[in-house]
Amino acid sequence: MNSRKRLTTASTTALLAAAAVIAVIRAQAGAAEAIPAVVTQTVEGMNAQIKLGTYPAKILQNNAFTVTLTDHAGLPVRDSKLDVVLSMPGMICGDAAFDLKEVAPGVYEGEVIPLMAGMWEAKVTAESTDGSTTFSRKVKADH
Ligand SMILES: [Cu+2]
Repeated sequence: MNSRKRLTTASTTALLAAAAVIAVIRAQAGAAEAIPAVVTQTVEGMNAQIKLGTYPAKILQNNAFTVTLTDHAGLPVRDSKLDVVLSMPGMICGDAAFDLKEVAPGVYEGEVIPLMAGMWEAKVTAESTDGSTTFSRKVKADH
């Protein structure tokens, strides 16, 4: 009776330990999947803050998409031509391309309409007289 009780306690402890390990693995997987609404990236000295107004973005709806460009000194990058292409890697669901308009010095705005739920890849190309720079971020879309 006594040894049986000890055995039960031991297996309960093992179960709890296993559950704790699974909880940690789940938390890590969740963190890897969680792409924030705002992503900041620096490419060739140019800094882009890429922000979704609604996040996760809503499918078949207009979602505000804002890019703030600054140079290596932190000053706004003005008069750039910004194009965005949204695609879903590994799928043939079609690309969505759109332009952004400069609404304030270095702040470019547009709207994106994801066609289906899932993880999209947004490529932002900034063109100026100096050449072009491409940034990219993941965009999660939901119903
Ligand atoms: Cu797709």
